Amino acid sequence: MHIIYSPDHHLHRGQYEFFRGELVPCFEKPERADYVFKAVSESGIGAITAPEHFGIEPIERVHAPRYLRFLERAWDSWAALGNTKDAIPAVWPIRGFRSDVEPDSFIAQLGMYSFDSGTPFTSGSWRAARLGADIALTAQKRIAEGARSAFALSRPPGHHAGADFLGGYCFINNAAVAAQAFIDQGAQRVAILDVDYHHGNGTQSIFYERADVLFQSIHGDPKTEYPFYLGHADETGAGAGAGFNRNYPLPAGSSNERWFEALDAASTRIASYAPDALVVSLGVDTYVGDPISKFQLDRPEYLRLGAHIGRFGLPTLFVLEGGYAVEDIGVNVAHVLKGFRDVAG
Ligand code: OKP
Ligand code: ZN
Repeated sequence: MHIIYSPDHHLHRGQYEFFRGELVPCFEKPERADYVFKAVSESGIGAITAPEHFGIEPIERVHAPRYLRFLERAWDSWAALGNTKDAIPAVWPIRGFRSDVEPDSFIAQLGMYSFDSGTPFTSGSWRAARLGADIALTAQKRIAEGARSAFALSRPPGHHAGADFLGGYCFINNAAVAAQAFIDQGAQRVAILDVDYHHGNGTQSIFYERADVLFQSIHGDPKTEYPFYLGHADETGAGAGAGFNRNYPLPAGSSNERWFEALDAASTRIASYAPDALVVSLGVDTYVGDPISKFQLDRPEYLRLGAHIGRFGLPTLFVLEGGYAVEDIGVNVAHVLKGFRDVAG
């Protein structure tokens, strides 16, 4: 398996996020990817190489150019106001406000392009997010060249980022960028399987009206779990995309068995869709020890998950998303990849 990685994910290091009324150290921290790097290095699952650079065009295939320009300039705009700490939005144009007039105020722009206050933007966030997309695109290229599988080992994660918004620790939707690259290179159908604890609202919204990308997500029920406002079972796609979106919301506290039942249902749909490639949004915050999530998956379940994905028999691109039990993330991710490799070779 090709593993793509750069230590420059350290460029994105948020200091604090709001949690239950106070500022706490960010859960999404550089040590996460460091532990994954360590575990996959030690596991011998595959060679680890640096990303190539692809420019902005493949990212503009899924993100609005004006949103990307905003991100590119965001730190400088924020710093020009005399700020040195992380930029965190505090005002949003919800129902009844206008979002067709771009404000001049950076604070107002930040609110327009975000949906939560938990995603600090730092001096290195843009460069790290760009690098994450390059990592996903490099992994995608390896598969396009004939590799059976690849792992994009990057942070920050991406699946909450939509065409023109950030949130949920995400800025650029790496899985969506990679899926779109497969399509742009001639794939007829790409399936995305999102196994992160949180609904992949950004990925869903990007492909909601399209039949060439099937999106499926298994996640904590949005009635009680973040991101709250999307991810229900009745969201099945719209227009040409009707029938090509499936959500499997499960109650907080769900067991291994319940989770794997949802995976079986998603697997049946993947088989009937017969995609040319599979992109896995690989979050391991389903782990019983995760500090911000509430499923009960145990260590051995990650081997089982990897083997299950391996049995699809598809070219498979794994993209790292969440997982916050820092010291356990590496082992759990390595278990998924090892379980996959033991089946798929
Ligand atoms: C990102 B990914 C704490 C509340 C939750 C957002 C969680 C984002 C998860 N302030 N904050 O899907 O793992
Ligand atoms: Zn998550």
